[in-house]
Amino acid sequence: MAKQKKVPGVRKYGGPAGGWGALKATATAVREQMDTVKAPLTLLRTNQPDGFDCPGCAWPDKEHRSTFQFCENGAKAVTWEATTKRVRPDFFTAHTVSSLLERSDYELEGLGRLTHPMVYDRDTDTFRAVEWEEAFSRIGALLRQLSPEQVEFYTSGRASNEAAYLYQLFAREYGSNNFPDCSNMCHEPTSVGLPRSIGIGKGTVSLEDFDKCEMIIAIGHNPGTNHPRMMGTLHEASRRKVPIMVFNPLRERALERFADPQDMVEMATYRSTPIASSYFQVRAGGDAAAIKGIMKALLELEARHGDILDHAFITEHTNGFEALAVDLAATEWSDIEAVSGLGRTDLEMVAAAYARSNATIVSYGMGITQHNQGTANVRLICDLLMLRGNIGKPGAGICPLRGHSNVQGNRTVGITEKPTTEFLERLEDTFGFKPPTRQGHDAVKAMQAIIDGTAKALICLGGNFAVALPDSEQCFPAVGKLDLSVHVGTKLNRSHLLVARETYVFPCLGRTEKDMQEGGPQSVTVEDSMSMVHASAGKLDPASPHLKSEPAIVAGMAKAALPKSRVPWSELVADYDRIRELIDKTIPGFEDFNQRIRVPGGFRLPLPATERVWNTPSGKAEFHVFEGLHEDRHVHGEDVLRLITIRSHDQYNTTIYAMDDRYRGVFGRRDVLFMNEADLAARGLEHGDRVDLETVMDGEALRYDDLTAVEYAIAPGSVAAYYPEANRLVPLDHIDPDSGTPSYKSVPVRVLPHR
Ligand SMILES: Nc1nc2c(c(=O)[nH]1)N[C@H]1C(S)=C(S)[C@@H](COP(=O)(O)OP(=O)(O)OC[C@H]3O[C@@H](n4cnc5c(=O)[nH]c(N)nc54)[C@H](O)[C@@H]3O)O[C@H]1N2
Ligand SMILES: Nc1nc2c(c(=O)[nH]1)N[C@H]1C(S)=C(S)[C@@H](COP(=O)(O)OP(=O)(O)OC[C@H]3O[C@@H](n4cnc5c(=O)[nH]c(N)nc54)[C@H](O)[C@@H]3O)O[C@H]1N2
Ligand SMILES: [Mo]
Repeated sequence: MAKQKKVPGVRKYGGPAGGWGALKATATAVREQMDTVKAPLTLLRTNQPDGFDCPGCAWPDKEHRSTFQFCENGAKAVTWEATTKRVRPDFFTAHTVSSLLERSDYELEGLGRLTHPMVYDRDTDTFRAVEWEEAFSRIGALLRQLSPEQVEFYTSGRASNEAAYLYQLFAREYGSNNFPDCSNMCHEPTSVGLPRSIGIGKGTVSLEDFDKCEMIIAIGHNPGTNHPRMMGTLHEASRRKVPIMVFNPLRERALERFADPQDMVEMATYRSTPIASSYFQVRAGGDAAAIKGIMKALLELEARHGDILDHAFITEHTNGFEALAVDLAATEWSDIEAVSGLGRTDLEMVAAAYARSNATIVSYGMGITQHNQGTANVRLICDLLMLRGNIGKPGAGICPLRGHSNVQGNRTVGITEKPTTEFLERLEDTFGFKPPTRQGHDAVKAMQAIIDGTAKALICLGGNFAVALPDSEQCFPAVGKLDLSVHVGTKLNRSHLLVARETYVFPCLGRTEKDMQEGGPQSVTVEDSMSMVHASAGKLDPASPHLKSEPAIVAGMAKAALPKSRVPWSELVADYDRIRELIDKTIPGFEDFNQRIRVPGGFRLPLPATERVWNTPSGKAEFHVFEGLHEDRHVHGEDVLRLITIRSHDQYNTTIYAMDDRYRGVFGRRDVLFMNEADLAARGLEHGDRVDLETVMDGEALRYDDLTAVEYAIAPGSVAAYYPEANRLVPLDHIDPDSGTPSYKSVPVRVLPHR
């Protein structure tokens, strides 16, 4: 490669991920956000048996006892919430909403914790403080005027099980199944695909399985940034000489080399450990082709040598193998190579290693799910695992890396737009009201209803709904046409400012804070990525005396909206044990909830697939045939590239902690487009040139102008830009038809020189 020209804020990152750089970044996060005297104690209480659950990610801990102080991004999540910065009513009086909308997402959240319940005042274009009871009663009155289908109940996955359970109870007694949630933008293909294949919508592995596995295939996730505690697990596996095969269009530093800050020798000697034994830069959206290639090679090995497949497992436990074999035989290697961007010999090498391993785990994230064929991708991973009996065997299984720290728990306790009949019946038996049976809206459908004017009110239990969704240009003005929006949050964000006719912003307690109710201090529960449920109790004094807990806010709205409610809202809020008793009664797997949650480390929810019990209609695990290789009907023209939208190292979804992306070598800016050398050259572009992007799909004229092209080790044909800025390029209806999840990682785009 010729010597690159200098581009401001862009320089190569040479070292391993983790190491001293991670410690330094942790120290900076503490210094900028927290009271340095209280900080060490707060951080030490994260993920301890009597402390609070880290709001960072959903990766589990061994006995829930991590030496947390060295998880850089966990520390950022905690310090961001436990910040000493505040945004008070006098600030809102001094700044109009229009002027606040001019600020970046980074600046808005950076203002600090919300301290008072606020209501929007149209005459002055400002928010002003309001009394809780006054706000609740107004919201209740408005909700009583609307019909339940006109209201959307959004959940972001930080809410506790207790808050989420009350929330779904409120919406269902009110009469709605409209539960758009962050899961719809995230792991919905997992929730839809896994039940069809293996009878349950959750991962099957535990941490012990990682200790026993003989191979790991890691597809489409970036743990160095998003699941930092997984790095310890991968580091251990690598040192055990377990082959770790990575499929990712981008070279992600933490998947290449990692220095574990918990490893004293590594730290003292400035050494690091390679993570991936092989790194395959699959094209964006090329995973289905790659997985089919590995399976095809496996069947070819079977034909030559026999004894490669787990025939006993396939015969006893599965359906559909023959159809899969026929489809794989009919799939041409040349097509597999073209679509995946990987060579046949590479995929044969993976198949050979997979054939040698007695226990394999496949882990995956948004690189698999956020595609217009996300559900098919998930099911192909099951196919691959099932061919060698890798489900329900020690050291083996499927490992979806969940997003928000309790997104899986929210689902378990009833946040879903398509509830089962059994669940609704249990609600009716327990509470005596008739819950609605009609399927509700997911996230995209909710926004479509807001755009077409059929939805009139939006209630958000956390999150940044409009910013997280695609097509900002269409979504932002649409929420402004609502009659009512209510946001429960910890910090100010853009969705709060896209005001409706009436808008309320309610500040709530965060996970790090003490939750004192009539019955004394309360703890809540969460479920991690591996189906472990455990308690979480905040320790810090609340950011303001006016904050309420999420359960209290939900109950406040419910009481006001449902004067004849059958649910004893106030009693439930006084003592969360009573909420857990109701969960115990209505949700399978939570028997003796209150007793079991008091055992340190909590308990694991039932996972029948791990015992080879398949809750599918046929009673067997189902192979899935994904015909073809790519759902590409929207893409036209040879110059079309596939855009991936990704997270930087210094962000948590729409929350931008700082402007750097250390491991990718970007500092102080986010307006960059990562491009392959060949794709730059083909357009007559150079590293550092300014470019415009346009989406290339029928009827869409979405644009994002003036990004700086950065030459990067990314698969040819794929480009990457940061989320949420690039959401303006994602068409709202560009979704996986099975799950409704937006194709955030496969947007057909054209890159043009900046006009
Ligand atoms: N610090 C921090 N932690 C987080 C979050 C955060 O924003 N910050 N977000 C949380 C949430 S809600 C979630 S869902 C998770 C997200 O965690 P991840 O799943 O890691 O999410 P992303 O960073 O969006 O992208 C994952 C990776 O997929 C790769 N990729 C993109 N397209 C493809 C493809 O077509 N094929 C393959 N094989 N790979 C592809 C990208 O290069 C990237 O490395 O993390 C959670 N944890
Ligand atoms: N282009 C593109 N778009 C994406 C993605 C992508 O990869 N690319 N990823 C998608 C994914 S995986 C997800 S999960 C969604 C995320 O979508 P959301 O979950 O809606 O977004 P967040 O940015 O996590 O929400 C941040 C806000 O949550 C509030 N908050 C923080 N902590 C708490 C709390 O304890 N309680 C309450 N009530 N509020 C709190 C704060 O006010 C903060 O401003 O975005 C999706 N959008
Ligand atoms: Mo997510």
